[in-house]
Amino acid sequence: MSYIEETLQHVREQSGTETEFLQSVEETLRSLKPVIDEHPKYRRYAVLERLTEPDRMIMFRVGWVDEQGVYHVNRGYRVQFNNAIGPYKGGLRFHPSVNLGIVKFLAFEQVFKNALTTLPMGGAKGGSDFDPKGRSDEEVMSFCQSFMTEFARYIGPDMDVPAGDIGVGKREVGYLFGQYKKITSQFNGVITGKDPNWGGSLMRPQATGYGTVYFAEEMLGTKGESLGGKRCIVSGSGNVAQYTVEKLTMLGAKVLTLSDSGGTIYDKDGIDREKLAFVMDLKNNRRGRISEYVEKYPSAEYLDGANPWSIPCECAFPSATQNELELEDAKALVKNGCSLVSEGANMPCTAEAVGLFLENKLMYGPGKAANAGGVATSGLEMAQNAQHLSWPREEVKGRLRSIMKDIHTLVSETAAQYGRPHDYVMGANIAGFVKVADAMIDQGIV
Ligand code: NDP
Ligand code: 2IT
Repeated sequence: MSYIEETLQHVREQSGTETEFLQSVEETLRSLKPVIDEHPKYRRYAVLERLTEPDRMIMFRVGWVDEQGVYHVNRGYRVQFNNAIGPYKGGLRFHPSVNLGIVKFLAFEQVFKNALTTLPMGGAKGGSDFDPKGRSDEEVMSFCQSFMTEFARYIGPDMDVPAGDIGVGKREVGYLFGQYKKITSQFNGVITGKDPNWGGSLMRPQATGYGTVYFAEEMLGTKGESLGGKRCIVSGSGNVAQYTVEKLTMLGAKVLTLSDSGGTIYDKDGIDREKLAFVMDLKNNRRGRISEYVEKYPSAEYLDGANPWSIPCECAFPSATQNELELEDAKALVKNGCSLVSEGANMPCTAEAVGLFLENKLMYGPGKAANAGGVATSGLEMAQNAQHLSWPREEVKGRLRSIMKDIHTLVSETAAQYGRPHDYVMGANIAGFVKVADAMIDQGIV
């Protein structure tokens, strides 16, 4: 049996019920075949075994009381996966679906993604099965304070630096940081995604969405094309989706859809700046549902319970959650002439869907590369915090743009080097792997 298959069998035996983690490890390891075959040192130093076993997994109880006086217990998680190239770094997700397998998959992806950013960051992820939906600001604050009371001992600006993800935005980051400061008396760069008024980086809110669009521009550039005039479909309506729409619109593309877990809105006239401002207020301030869009703009349609993938387009930007785009959805995209998929979310496309995209030679940007602009800008926030400085918007924006270009160059050149120039899955995984694996070998078995 090959080294990769042996490792996969071991991971299946150890973690067989963690389906998303297994999915991510299988997709990643299988694409490493050429580099593993070429370099026996990775087997000699047991790199795959070490790379698939987190450094540590922390689970803790989070108790809090709601406004009716009802007591609640949730579970908190942090998987510190690998710190070979820098301090642990990765977001926190608050969503009822969160479990150990999901946090492990996200942390595993983060190791490779962070390695592609060119910045010194290891990989981690955390969160809770707490559901912020329908909770008041005060309830969310109580939960965040209780979460941080335990979590503070595991993090630090040179140890582990969390940030946002699904269900954790500016509000939650504020409450988490406030409690960290209360407990430790330290004002430092322990968490990113802070408000620029108190240590956050300009452009961090925009960074993931903008970065995903920049990655798409780079892919199109290889064919002499641009986003101008292209019909685009976007899923989700949170942080990543909103700034994906903003940048697409700025570049002259026409965005036809947004969605949430209830359904999809289809606006054949395009979601322009004014309509996007409505969505941002609806989602970020009023915490409403995307279905309310059609009450405001009746010429748009609401597709109850549906995802956007059946709407004809040239470019698709899955920006909601894992496995939101399955084989049947991929078939619909291909049939309708879609030629580009750039992933804002983490692992939004199933392995079968990705297989179909590659078979049909679509330009496909895997999340590890395409959505790395968010964590890269978190890395820039860490740098600013360490310097006790704030960089001007143009400086951060310029760095984000060039980081996305560099990631694209690295991924496409690595794919070409291994004989599959259009296979950015292989390019991203091998490029991220080599950087982390070689650092692990240099530092010995620890
Ligand atoms: P938000 O919480 O801001 O928004 C999440 C969006 O996705 C909401 O519209 C939500 O709808 C929808 N969604 C969540 N879960 C599901 C589900 N199970 N089924 C259907 N829709 C769902 O999160 P972000 O925009 O920050 O994150 C979106 C994706 O991008 C995630 O995969 C995240 O890991 C990834 N990502 C985020 C980065 C960041 O900087 N924020 C960086 C890189 C990747 P509803 O309101 O109905 O739940
Ligand atoms: O998936 C991700 O890259 C994020 N949620 C952002 C992580 C970060 O540390 O900014």
